[in-house]
Amino acid sequence: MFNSKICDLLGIEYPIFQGGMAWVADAQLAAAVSNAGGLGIIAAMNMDGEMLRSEIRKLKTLTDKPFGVNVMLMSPYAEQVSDVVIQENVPVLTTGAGNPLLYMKKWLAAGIKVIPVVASVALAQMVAKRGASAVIAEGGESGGHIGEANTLPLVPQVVDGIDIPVIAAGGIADGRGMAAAFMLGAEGVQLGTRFLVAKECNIHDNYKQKVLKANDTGTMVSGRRSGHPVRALKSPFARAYAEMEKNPDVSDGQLDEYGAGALRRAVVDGDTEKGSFLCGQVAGLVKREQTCKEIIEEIVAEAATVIKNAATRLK
Ligand code: TUI
Repeated sequence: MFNSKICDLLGIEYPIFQGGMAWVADAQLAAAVSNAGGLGIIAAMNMDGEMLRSEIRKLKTLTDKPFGVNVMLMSPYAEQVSDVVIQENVPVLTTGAGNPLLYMKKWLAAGIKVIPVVASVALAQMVAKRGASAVIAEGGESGGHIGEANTLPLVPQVVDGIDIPVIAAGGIADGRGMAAAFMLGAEGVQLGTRFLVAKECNIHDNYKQKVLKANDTGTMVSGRRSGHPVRALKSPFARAYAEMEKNPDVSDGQLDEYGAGALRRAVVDGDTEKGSFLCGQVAGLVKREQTCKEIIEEIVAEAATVIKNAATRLK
């Protein structure tokens, strides 16, 4: 249906990745996305090597389609995870929140396709030179940890800066966003927030309801003081954290302590007071819980219509 180098490269039907969302993206979600023709991705972020191994094995019982694992480079388990993905024959890796060069040699030697998330042209060029198969250019509209640039300017600059395929991420939740990404020169898209409310997504129902209720101004960024800005839904926790950040009497240690475990409290406990509900700016576009298959088929059909109709802009 779409001409995309990323589909040819990975053997997937649609150029749609599911973001490797920490605490969220488990075997069940990733398998559902892969079975629907996209690229499902398990987030290794909160898992040690053995937890990840069992999650990968579980995924393999649920799908025989290509899938990926996201290695969050700031994770205390990144080193062990970097070996488990080789031992378990993971076909595709994405990386986030850092520079993956430390591990790239051994991953490439194992025949793994490496697709780092980048937030700048400089990192895109560095990983392209070292053998990345593609990059995911992620703008600051995304949920979770973000860089400085936003998607609309970032994607075409990354496209111009490298000669491997670029996947656009951040601010994309529907077929219009996917079509726009193609117009910027992307070969595919990665979506997180839309998959948060997938039926196969195992997060607490309080989290899903907060995403479904959020509007266009429903998110905020905190964490700039620590150098790790994070976008999340406005909530008592997010507002309190932002206030503490502004207060010079609050130490970095106190901030860390206050933030520790907040994502788990949102995802697992549904704690609306003390949880951190990571979410992109597109929350206002996400209106209902659907299966991954419904989500992907709806986005693909809408993108195709938008692209076909785009020619009517020309007189
Ligand atoms: O990694 C993400 N999103 C995430 S990770 C996460 S867990 C976390 N929680 C609290 C604080 C920090 C992490 C939640 N959401 N997306 C990919 C991403 N990578 N976004 C931005 C970047 C990035 C930023 C700077 C990648 C590389 C980079 O520069 C590295 C370098 O050394 O040049």
